[in-house]
Formats: sequence, structure tokens, C-alpha cells
Amino acid sequence: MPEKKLHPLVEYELGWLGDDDPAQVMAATPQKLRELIEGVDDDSLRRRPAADSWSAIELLGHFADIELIHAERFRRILAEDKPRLVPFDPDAWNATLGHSKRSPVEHLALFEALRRSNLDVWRRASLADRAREYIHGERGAESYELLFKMCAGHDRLHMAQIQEALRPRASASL
Ligand code: NI
Repeated sequence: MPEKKLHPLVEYELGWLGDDDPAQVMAATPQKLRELIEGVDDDSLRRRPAADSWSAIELLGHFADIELIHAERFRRILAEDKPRLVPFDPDAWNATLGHSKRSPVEHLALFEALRRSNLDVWRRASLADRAREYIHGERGAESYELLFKMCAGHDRLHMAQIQEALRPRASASL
């Protein structure tokens, strides 16, 4: 069956997931995030690798934001008839909610509670539920299953960014 051409962002995030089970990937993420930041000092957590790249702490805040957005989106897709998703501006949330000033414990507590709940909603959903659609402003109709898989790929791409943000750097003066 010919497949609909995927939007580049969708293709990119699904590429990070590959053929892996999205629920398994997403269930493992909280522990992986804790391991990534274990023993990391506060300066390193809050240092941006470049002026326009988020620090590890900002990325942890982003994990919580995205999980909150998905908590709402997943539920609306199940409860409403082809809901139109409300756009979300991650940079604006990061800047105005002060993610860089919070602790990793705060970000992780919110993320983990929402992740547990979002996984529970997914596991209880039937195949027909998972095929339910929403309308994305730019990309048109997509399924709950596609959005869920994108979320799993999104986990991996941002975990790689956290690793990158925490990579020791040569001093600028050398
Ligand atoms: Ni993101």
C-alpha cells in the first residue's frame, strides 16, 4: 500500500525511534535521564553548549513541557472527533517559565508523573483508539499512534542533546 509522504519533522523523529517499540522506549526514558545527569555539577547542568543551544537543565524542562502537551493532546484525540491541535512554542515556554532556574529534581518529578500517566493511557487504548486522528495545523490529519511514536523519537533526540550539552569542552582560552 503506498504510504503518504511524511513531513520532514515527522520523518526525522520517527528515524530516531526506528523499529523499536515506542512504549518501551518511553518507559525507559526517566531512568536514562537520571543516569545522564547523575553526578553532574550544577554549572555543567546550566551551561549552554552554544548561545542558541539549550543547556541540560533547559532540556529537562523541555521533556516536562512536551509531556504536558502530549498529556492533553493524547486525551483530546481519544475523547474528541478529530481535534485540531493547539500550537506550542517550546522556546517561549523555556524562556518564560524559567526552566534554567529550576532544579533537575523538579523537572524530572513533573516529567515522570506525566509520562507514567501517558503510558497508561496508551496501554489501555485499543488498536482502533490508536488509529484515531487529530488535525495538525501544517501537516493535516495524523494518528494517535504516529504522535506517540514521534514522542518516543523525540525522547531519543533530546537525550542525545543532553549528552552533547554535558560533553566536556576545551576552554576557550586554550
Ligand atoms: Ni523538542
